[in-house]
Amino acid sequence: MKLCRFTVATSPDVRIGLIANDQNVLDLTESGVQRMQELFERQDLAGELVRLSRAGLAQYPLDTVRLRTPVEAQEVWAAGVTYLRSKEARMVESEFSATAYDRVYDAVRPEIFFKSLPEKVVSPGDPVGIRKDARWNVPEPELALVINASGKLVGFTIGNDMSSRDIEGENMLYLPQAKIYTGSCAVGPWIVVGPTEGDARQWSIHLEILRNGKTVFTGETRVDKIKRRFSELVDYLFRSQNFPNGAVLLTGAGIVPPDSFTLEINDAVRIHISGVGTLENTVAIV
Ligand code: DO4
Ligand code: MG
Repeated sequence: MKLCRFTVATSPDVRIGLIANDQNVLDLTESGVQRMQELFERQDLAGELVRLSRAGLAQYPLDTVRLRTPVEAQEVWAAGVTYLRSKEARMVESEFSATAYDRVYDAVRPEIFFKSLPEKVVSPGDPVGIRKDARWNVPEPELALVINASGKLVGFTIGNDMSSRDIEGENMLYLPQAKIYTGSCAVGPWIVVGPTEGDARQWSIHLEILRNGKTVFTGETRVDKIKRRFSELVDYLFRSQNFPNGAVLLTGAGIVPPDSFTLEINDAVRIHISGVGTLENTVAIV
């Protein structure tokens, strides 16, 4: 089951949708659902979605609506150095901070950092940013966990943790500047409800970057290469912290383009996760 936020051509109002057969969007707003969070807090979310899917609601063909990010009011956080590839790449990029990355990969406590306010999250099809004061910019294609206010994992989506590797590599105290700026976080295209962690660990993640319509980078990894259990990451995120609107947690990047690669204006970044779908954005300078 896929839940989305969308607009139609005749109105700027964002509506909540349930995607049926990958073709039509059932308009849940019509049945009184104002926020996805109302659904995420329910005990029997899957049962409620089945009930709504049979309620005879108005529907729109998926290719006629504009999908907005499914991040509604949640803060977006991100886990780091959860894949061996991420640890190795960061140790190379930064002599200064190499030991920190090495240590955190094996430490009991994971690296978890704040990534974005909900209102700053970039929607599918809208531009992600590269900083004008950075030389070396990459997308980070990550599986994102959708967690309700009680800390329960309720769904999955796709996140792009855009990063400036030269700023991050210069000094790890610059991490917030390397990772949090206008357009640095895209999430979408929808939230998949139903699969378990075990199901998600079978999925693959694919990144393609296109320049002038031609592929300039592709890479692939698997979710089961994430070193830590999702429950462990969620447990640390929710320690000594409340999330009344729930949270979205990016689970780390396992695909890193070669060190010679940097994003350019107008590149297209296409992230595909086999159990979720595709998140695509173009690149703008901010
Ligand atoms: O500490 C640097 C950030 C790590 C990260 O974002 C990742 O591994 O995905
Ligand atoms: Mg990341």
